[in-house]
Parts: sequence; C-alpha cells; structure tokens
Amino acid sequence: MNIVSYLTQKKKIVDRALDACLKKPAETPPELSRAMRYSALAGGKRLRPILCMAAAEVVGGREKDVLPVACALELIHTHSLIYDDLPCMDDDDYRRGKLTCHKKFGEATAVLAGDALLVKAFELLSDMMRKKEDGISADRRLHAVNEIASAIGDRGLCAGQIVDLASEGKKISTRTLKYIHVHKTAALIVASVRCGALLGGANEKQLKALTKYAECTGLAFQIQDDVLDVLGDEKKLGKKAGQDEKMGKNTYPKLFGIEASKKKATALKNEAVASLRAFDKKAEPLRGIAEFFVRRDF
Ligand code: GRG
Repeated sequence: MNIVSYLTQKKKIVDRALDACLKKPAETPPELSRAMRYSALAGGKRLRPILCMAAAEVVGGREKDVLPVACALELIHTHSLIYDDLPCMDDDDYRRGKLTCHKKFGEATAVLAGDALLVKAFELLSDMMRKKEDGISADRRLHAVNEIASAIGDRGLCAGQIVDLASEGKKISTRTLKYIHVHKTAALIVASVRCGALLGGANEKQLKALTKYAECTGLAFQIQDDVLDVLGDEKKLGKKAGQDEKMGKNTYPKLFGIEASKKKATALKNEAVASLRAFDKKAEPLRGIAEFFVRRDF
C-alpha cells in the first residue's frame, strides 16, 4: 500500500473534524480561540488520531465512531507541544513551520490555550461517553478515557517530561533514557492504538498484540525523532534542528551514535510488524505506519 497517500487522506479527515470542533463558541474570548486554532490547526502529521482510527478498523470497528476520540488525542498532543516549547521547558521558537504559540501570542495566552485544548479533549471524551447509537459498550468507552488519562499524567507524559528536563546536561543510564522516551512519547502512541482497539471491539489477544505493536513503534518514533534532530532538514521538520545537542539532551544518537540508533529503530519496527502477524490485510495501514515512523524525514 502507498502509506503516504493513506496518511494524506486520513490527515484530511482529521483536519476537517478538528476544524469543526474548534469553531469558536460565541462566549470564547477571540484571542484564546485564535491561539488554540493556531496551534491545533498548524499542520501536524496527525499520526496519533490516524493510529487510533487504523487500530479500530483492524479489529472491525468504524473510523467514524472513533473520530471524536482521535481528535481528543490530537488536542492533547498539541497541548503537550505548546507546553514543551515554552521557555521553562525546551524553549523553542518554531513548531510545525510556524512561530511557537508563546512566540506568537505570549506565554500567558500559550499556557491558557494549551490548557483549553487539554480540557476540550476531555469534553470530547465525555460527549463520547453519552453516545449510544454506535453500539460500543459504556465499559469500553470508560476504559478508553481511563487509558488516555493514565497515559498523560504522573505515570505518562508528565513523568517522562520531568525526567527529561532533570536529565539535561547529565550523564544518564540507558534505562533512564528508555524511561524518558517511553513516557514522554510512546505513552500517547500506545494510548492512541489501545483506545482505537478497545472502541473497535478488540478481544484480549488482539489488544495484547496491538499494545506490543504500539510500544515498539512508539519507541522507534522517538528514536527517529532524535536522529532527525541531528540529520534532519529544518525546512522539512518545521522546527530548528540541533536543539537536543544545544540543550544537553540525552538522546539515542548521543548515547549510542547515529548508526546504532537507526539499527535500534529498525529492530523495533520489525518487532512491531511481527506482532501483527495474526491480522490479515486490514493491518496493512498499521504495518505501513510502522515503516513510515522509521523512514520519515519530517
Ligand atoms: C499532556 C497533561 C499533559 C502534559 C504534557 C509537555 C509535556 C507534558 C510533555 C512533552 C511531550 C512531548 C512534546 C514529547 C515529544 C513527542 C514528539 C516526538 C513530538 C513530535 O510529534 P510529531 O512528529 O509532531 O507527530 P506533529 O507536529 O507532526 O504532530
């Protein structure tokens, strides 16, 4: 399958849905709405929502039924990017080819826009809890919401981020590096796949296989991100390269070198693809996404 055209087509679906859910309600202050829309509609790859939809479809679910959850995942991801770029965190001026939210709107507005996007995500998720017509059980819906909440807080993104920040300029073990990557990046990727699978109707065995797939691709994604920070083209990346080195970040290339990092990412990709062996050709998008994660140049 042509994974690039698949991703392009799915991105359009997600972009349209995000645009609709971020239409400014009359009572929202215009500056807040502008900042939320600026960052959320700034042209990300939409990989987390696409993974969620692909995971639902591989177990027989329908894309349209998980689209609100897919959007919620992207809003959470955007929140994390806005925060990650703040001066108190990674202090970046560019993201997705544009000025970062705080550079464009100021720090206070960026923090509030990030918060409002995070809360909007849970608004979408709680709206989803009330739906009945798609036949998904209340138990599965609740499970999905819980997966997301546990993936982003003190055992997920926040945990990975705080250890990442505390490790800047220090020598850390391979174990700590893996902890950072697994929590700061892979956790949301795993939650995206697991939510799609749960809502799509996965049985225990399918959920286990898809979780393994997501853990491997999630880590491979961050390793490739580290590699791109060294080798990538700033225009394609839409942000400054070489930032990890500048900030004294601990990365796979820093600890093991570029070639070993690429090999590790490829080995993880192979493991991810192998975990899909029980699925038929409906799993082609997931296989393609795993390949894309380690071959991408943006
Ligand atoms: C979500 C409650 C909550 C807190 C966030 C700031 C923070 C805590 C965590 C930082 C997480 C972070 C930004 C990790 C990096 C992940 C990563 C590699 C992002 C780039 O993802 P892409 O390439 O970006 O999918 P696009 O722009 O395409 O969406």
